Amino acid sequence: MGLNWGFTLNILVSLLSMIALITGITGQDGAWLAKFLLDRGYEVWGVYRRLSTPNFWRLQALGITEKVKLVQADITDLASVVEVLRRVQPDEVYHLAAQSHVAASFDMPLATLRESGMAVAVLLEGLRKVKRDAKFYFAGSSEMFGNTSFNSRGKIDESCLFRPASPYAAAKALGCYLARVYREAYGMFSVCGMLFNHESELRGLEFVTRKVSNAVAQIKLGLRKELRLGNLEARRDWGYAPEYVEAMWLILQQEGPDDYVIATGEAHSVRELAELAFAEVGLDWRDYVVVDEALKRPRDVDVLVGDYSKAERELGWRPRTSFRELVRIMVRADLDRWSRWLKGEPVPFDAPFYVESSIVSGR
Ligand code: NAP
Ligand code: F7E
Repeated sequence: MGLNWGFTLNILVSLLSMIALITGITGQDGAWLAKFLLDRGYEVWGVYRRLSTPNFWRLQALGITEKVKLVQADITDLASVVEVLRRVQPDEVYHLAAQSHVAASFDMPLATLRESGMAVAVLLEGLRKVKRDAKFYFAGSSEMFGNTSFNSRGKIDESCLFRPASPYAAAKALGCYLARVYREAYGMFSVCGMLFNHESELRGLEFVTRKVSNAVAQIKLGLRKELRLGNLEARRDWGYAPEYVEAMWLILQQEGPDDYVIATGEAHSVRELAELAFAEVGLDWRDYVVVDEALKRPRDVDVLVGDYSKAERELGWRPRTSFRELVRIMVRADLDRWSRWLKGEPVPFDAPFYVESSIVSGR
């Protein structure tokens, strides 16, 4: 019987390719990371949860829906997570799924602690039992540092203390500690990425950058009249998400497990964000932005700015997109989507189905 070379080649390729499992593949980072890993020849599996309305618009926007393998699980449900790990047998696990909205964590503290904190133990225990040699990345956050004391360069690095200022931050700190515990207790390759804010055209609409870029596009096209915001003075270190998922991968390619701060090293205020975004379409932000006290959090972190020296030294990673470029990318993407949508073209995006914050309560 002759050898089927095509078939043999397929088997060889699948034997050689690394298998990655991404929880939160339907979110901003999950989608960008899936694309990044597919481009490097990975076999990419993604965990999604059952929703009453499917949420695959980001994978569709990146044109990768047919290239990833999707498996259903809830990260708080050990049985479903173990089942997925048994089936996928991943080499690398990127645990990105979480209740990721800081303001919402004040409304739903217990659910946030369960999904953003305790669920890390679900993943780690599952891995310890099913695939202990897999590398594990946990999506920690700059929020864990809260109003911490800065280093001598006036920034936050890996040595700064955690001082969480929200249920979300407390949950992420728990997850980060758990990642370290499993590394030290069981010798697992388990790491905590301390990523500062990163945004993109795939960002969720409830986060301030996308809330602004979407509103600017709608106002420019005459689809709305104002934009309501909360704390304009908060300063954040905003980078471009596709570059941050690259850092996640680099962290798992190191010889040993370690934790890294990933940031741009620059902080800008929400006020500056609004000013730049409106200027991008030739408008003055002061004519449209209304400060709404209801959108202010019970407690907010004044300024978060990261020192990425260790990542630059050890991973060779550095940010490439400036704040101004980031704002431009996001505003142009929303302007383009709404313009196409008005012409009746099919566009994979979330905004037409969104309910404005003036209609729903919450921050
Ligand atoms: P995101 O867009 O909000 O995505 C969160 C993902 O988690 C979604 O895919 C969501 O699924 C999934 N998820 C939530 N609860 C789940 C559950 N119980 N079971 C299964 N899946 C669940 O967040 P992101 O911006 O991509 O961020 C990725 C991770 O990095 C998060 O852990 C976030 O907290 C952390 N982080 C983000 C930033 C940032 O600036 N973006 C900075 C630091 C850390 P649905 O689509 O079904 O809702
Ligand atoms: O708020 C202020 C708000 O919701 C940024 C998540 O990815 O990054 C993100 O959390 C700032 C805050 O992001 C509005 O008070 C003013 O000071 O865009 P945000 P976040 O809270 O920084 C961290 C690193 C994560 O880990 C999280 O997962 O903007 N702000 N007015 C507003 N924020 C929102 N959302 N809406 C407003 O109207």
